[in-house]
Amino acid sequence: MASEPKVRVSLPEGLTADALREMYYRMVLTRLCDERAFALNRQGKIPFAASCKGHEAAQVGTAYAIRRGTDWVVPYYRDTALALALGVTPREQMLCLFARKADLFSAGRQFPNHYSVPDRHIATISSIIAAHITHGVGMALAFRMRREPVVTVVCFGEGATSEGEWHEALNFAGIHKLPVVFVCENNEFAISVPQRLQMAIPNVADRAAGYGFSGVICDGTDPITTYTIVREAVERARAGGGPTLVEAKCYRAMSHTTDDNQLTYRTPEEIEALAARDPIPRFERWLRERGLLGQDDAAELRRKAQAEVDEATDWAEAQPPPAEEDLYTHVYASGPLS
Ligand SMILES: Cc1ncc(C[n+]2csc(CCOP(=O)(O)OP(=O)(O)O)c2C)c(N)n1
Repeated sequence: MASEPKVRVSLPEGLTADALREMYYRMVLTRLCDERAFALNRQGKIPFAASCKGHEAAQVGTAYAIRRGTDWVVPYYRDTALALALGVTPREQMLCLFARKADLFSAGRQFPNHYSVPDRHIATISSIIAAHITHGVGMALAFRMRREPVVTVVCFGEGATSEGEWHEALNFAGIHKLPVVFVCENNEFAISVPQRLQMAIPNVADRAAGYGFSGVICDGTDPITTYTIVREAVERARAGGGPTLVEAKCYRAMSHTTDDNQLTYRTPEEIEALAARDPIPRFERWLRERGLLGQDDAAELRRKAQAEVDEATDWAEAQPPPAEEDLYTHVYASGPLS
């Protein structure tokens, strides 16, 4: 840090000044990883990427709301900031983007961002939308049966809430008052389908009432609001109060993935206007106003994050691809025909 800022305010419960700066750093690091991923795809170096630009605050707020090393998260493919905030490194992220042999999540088998990091309590997911919601609820049931004070946080987009599996999972969790928190990152689109063509209600949170627990709406472009609301829900679940559905309202700045072109269903003006909701400058202002970030700190943190992403990219690109004999690694437990 170039200058030691003077803290002038009381901090949100459970967060130190260092943790708040670390949250900011993770948001910037994710943004730079995302930008690099899209550039690598356009250079023909990686096959596919999904960006979480516009979701960083919702995801980092959620990551800091859980008890690390105790609680589990079941993320979805857009949760890069969540994963990086929970300890996935830029090197690990780049290994999966380049589909290298050393890719921690699937040895280069899966789509990128299909995390699997048991030592950081991040469960793997399938590409089938909403399939992981039932898995997360099953995990919560297991923790309950083992009498372990563990909460499971399951994340998804608003489009996932149209799937039957989503409703089955929430219904079961409500009946059994399971220790699970559902975080809907509502970015207003499911690929090209806007929310108004996906459901006849304005708020996903309203669906929770049908399952007998609360739904809470929060500003998902504000990491502190998201943190506060998810933390409250997590601790209520741990204390036996059952599930909560948190709807973090955010936005998707980029196309659905590198395979999509949002200009076929959004105007350039609509896309440009999203910049006003960018969570990063907003959180930077919040930290500055409270004396938590000094004059030159933001630029210095950005330089540090850029160096980390550059190093991770070069390193991962130089790693070997999966070998032929690895064809079935992580596919079958003991060979396809045994
Ligand atoms: C069961 C199923 N149907 C369709 C798809 C194709 N698909 C992939 S992502 C996606 C949109 C999901 O939107 P949402 O849940 O809102 O998440 P977002 O991508 O907007 O973050 C769809 C329809 C799929 N993977 N699985």
